Amino acid sequence: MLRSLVTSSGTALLLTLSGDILAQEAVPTGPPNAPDQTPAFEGQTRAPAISDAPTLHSERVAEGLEHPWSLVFLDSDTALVSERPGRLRAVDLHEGTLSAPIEGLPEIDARGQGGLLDISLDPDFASNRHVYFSYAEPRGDGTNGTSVARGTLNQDHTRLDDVEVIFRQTPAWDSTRHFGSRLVWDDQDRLYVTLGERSLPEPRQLAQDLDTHLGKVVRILEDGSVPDENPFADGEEGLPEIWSYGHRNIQGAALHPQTGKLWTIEHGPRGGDELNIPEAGKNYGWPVITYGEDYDGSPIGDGITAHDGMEQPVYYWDPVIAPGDMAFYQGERFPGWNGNLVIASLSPGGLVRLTLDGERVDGEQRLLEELGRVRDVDEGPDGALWLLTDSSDGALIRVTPEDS
Ligand SMILES: [Ca+2]
Repeated sequence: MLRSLVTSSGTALLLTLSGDILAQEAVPTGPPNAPDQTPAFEGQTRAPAISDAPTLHSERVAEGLEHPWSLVFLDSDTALVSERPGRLRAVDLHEGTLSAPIEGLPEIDARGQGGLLDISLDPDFASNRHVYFSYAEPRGDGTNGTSVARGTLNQDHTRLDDVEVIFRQTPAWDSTRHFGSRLVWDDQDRLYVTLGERSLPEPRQLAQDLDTHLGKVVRILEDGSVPDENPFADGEEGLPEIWSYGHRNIQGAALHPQTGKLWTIEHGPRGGDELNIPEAGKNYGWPVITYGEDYDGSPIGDGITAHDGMEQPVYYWDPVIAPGDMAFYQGERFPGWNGNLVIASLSPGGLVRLTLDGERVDGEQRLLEELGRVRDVDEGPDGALWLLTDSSDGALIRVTPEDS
């Protein structure tokens, strides 16, 4: 005989009459969009709810940011923040003041989901002052594409000099959607760039086409050249920059702090957001296989979720969380969080926290949903979590445990 118990955190537990916990239920998220689909393995979705319930304190450090997209810490005093309309600013982390827009950015196509997107510091930033950024680059005739450029930040961070484009996604397309694009360095100074498939029915199919950069993760060196070890480096089977393919729109990525593997989080269709660990040369399925359905309620392709030669996500969400970015928490400030994956959610908003058992998800929690759309999350030098909210009056928010 069973009875259920709802704890103060809203977590539902199934208990026997003697009080033994039999099973822990998933985070309550509402019914799935595609109820007839089944996961490929146990625990691939709706992991048990994490039962501890931290009380978090959030402080609005800076405001007045227009659709901020990315945050990087120069040191414990200053961060750079990108704003999607095409501005890069330095933020004083103590005073919350914003600098004037940093000069030297190229022309940016800031329509729809496009604009100035991710920022990343060179692994040798301390000596070379190189800053990398991804953006929607106008390519003529109303087309655009995701590009990555590099510039040198001057000492008072007012200007980027010697800006040059090191990578251009091809082909360009007349679309204002699905640009990707996170920038992540691996532990040998190779740069992963995540690239969207431009959303429209025709380019969507090109996520499976190895002669394009649409719906791909690519891996390049600091000058845009191709590492010899890339899976298609010789160019015979596909473009040499390609690392993995069959992706929809990856806006979140991080390097696992112990294994050094790239992890990505991908906007899927309605009911199909995915967490993946993309491996060299592998096919992640879009748009041939996916969980969920199209936003008009129709199936994607044949409506199948598995196929030979195509990889399953480590975890998926139905309904979706609309992931902005993610970070592996490595600090001690949040007790019990070291090694957890913390995800920015655009919808329903706030943070999604995952606990991991190796490369499987074994717990999920939703936090700070009241903050609304969160685009970016990073661990700061202080061990706090720093978030950017996505709105016309976006904020930089510092999150700490209430009692720390
Ligand atoms: Ca997939």
